[in-house]
Amino acid sequence: MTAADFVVVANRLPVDRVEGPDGEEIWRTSPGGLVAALEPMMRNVNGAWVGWAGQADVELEPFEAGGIRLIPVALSAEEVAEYYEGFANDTIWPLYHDVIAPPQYHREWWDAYVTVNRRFAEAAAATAAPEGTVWVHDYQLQLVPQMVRELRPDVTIGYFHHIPFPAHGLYAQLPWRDQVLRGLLGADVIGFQRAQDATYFLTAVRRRLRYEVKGAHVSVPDGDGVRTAMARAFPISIDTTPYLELAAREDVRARAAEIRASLGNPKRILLGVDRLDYTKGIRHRIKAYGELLAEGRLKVEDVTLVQVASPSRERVDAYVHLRDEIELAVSRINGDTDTMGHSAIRYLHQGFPREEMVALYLAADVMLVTALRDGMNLVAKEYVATRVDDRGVLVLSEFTGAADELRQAVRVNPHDIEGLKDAIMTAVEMTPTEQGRRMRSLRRRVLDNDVDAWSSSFLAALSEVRGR
Ligand code: GDG
Repeated sequence: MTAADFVVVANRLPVDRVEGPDGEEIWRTSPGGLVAALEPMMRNVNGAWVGWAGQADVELEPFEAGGIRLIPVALSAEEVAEYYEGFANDTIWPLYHDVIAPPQYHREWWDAYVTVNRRFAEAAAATAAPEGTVWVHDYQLQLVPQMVRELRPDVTIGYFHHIPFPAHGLYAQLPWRDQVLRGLLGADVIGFQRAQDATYFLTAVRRRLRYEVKGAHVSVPDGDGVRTAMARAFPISIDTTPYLELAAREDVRARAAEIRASLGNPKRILLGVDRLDYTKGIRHRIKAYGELLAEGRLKVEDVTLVQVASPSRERVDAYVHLRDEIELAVSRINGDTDTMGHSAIRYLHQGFPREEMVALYLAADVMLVTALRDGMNLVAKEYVATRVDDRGVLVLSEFTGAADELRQAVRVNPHDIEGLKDAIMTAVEMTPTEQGRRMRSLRRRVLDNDVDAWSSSFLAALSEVRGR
């Protein structure tokens, strides 16, 4: 097998196993933002992607899909339970999202995390060409940078963290806090979504490891010497092209009109699109909306909230409970307020094709992003990119990475239910002129800072640090 000059390492390979036209199983490239961001570069530079194919207990040889060379890492069912559902999604995820749900600390989960991270690192080290580049992604693989460095000191290593990094007072809970910091510091560049995340990380490095930190640079002991690692923000974005194309398509626009009509052409459609996750503030949003209806500030004949909650992590307990809570709240509000012809909330626990998502964005007068904590929140950027008509209002939580950039959104603290209710009313009542003024500014920001700009700036920083 030929070595690759550019190796992406992520928990998942960018493919799904689906049924082909003749009933046979085939691999289909999954439409995630990360693939879109990296695909052109991977093709040009002799790239490879190391990751898990999504099925437990399946050993696969390297293969190609959609023009990308894929290197599968196998996981046993027990490893999926302990490394992925356990340590990644029930320890790190809640801890790094400010303990919105209680993190579970189990030593056997940590052991599985170390074992699986080593397997990913070994696959990356075996794939990278001499002096090549390895770009590691996200919280499932925080130990991989240092493990790759030990195996392959010749390669340049980048790491990008897609979720928040917590303040030191919270981070300090992690029983393996020093090991994780050392794992991340194996990278030459450690990228975060917000400046705040990078600051928290650097504080943890100074306080826990006592390494010297100057601005964004950390002096990391390396053998007998010292090397420099850099940690700073590289806010991720979306590939705007498909959103602009879909938003301009006649059939998609007709579908948006059809959605409005099928909801009874209410005066205002409000929309939420989230993975069904406790970080997304879906309960807070529904509570605020329910109170506005109960108080008569909104009337069920005039408004509908469409809530897409795509299924997520259904084997983790916290997610099972969350789903029950949300579905109870939705059915109570609908039961109390619906008429024969109008429903307060149209709740969809389903995933949809991207065409349908864009039609929904175009149909929605108000987009509600009320996350309690969110690394970035790409839904906010997708909504803005799609509004080629300069209409619509984005209500955006201060606790998302997107809030640093999208200053012309209606900003909210989702914990403040009265404030959230007022923000929803501001959005519902906003004049078309004011909508246009804000949306033009939001769109400029997203269109000028798309995902290409993100990956280029990360890779430029990587060559700069390596060249020092
Ligand atoms: C993590 C961080 C950070 C959702 N439902 C459907 C669907 N989606 C798509 C959205 C969007 C993506 O999934 C979700 O991205 P978000 O950024 O909103 O949130 P996370 O999944 O939590 O992502 C986050 C991100 O990583 C990137 O770094 O921004 O903070 O938590 O693209 O459109 N897409 C389709 N059907 C659905 O039903 N097609």
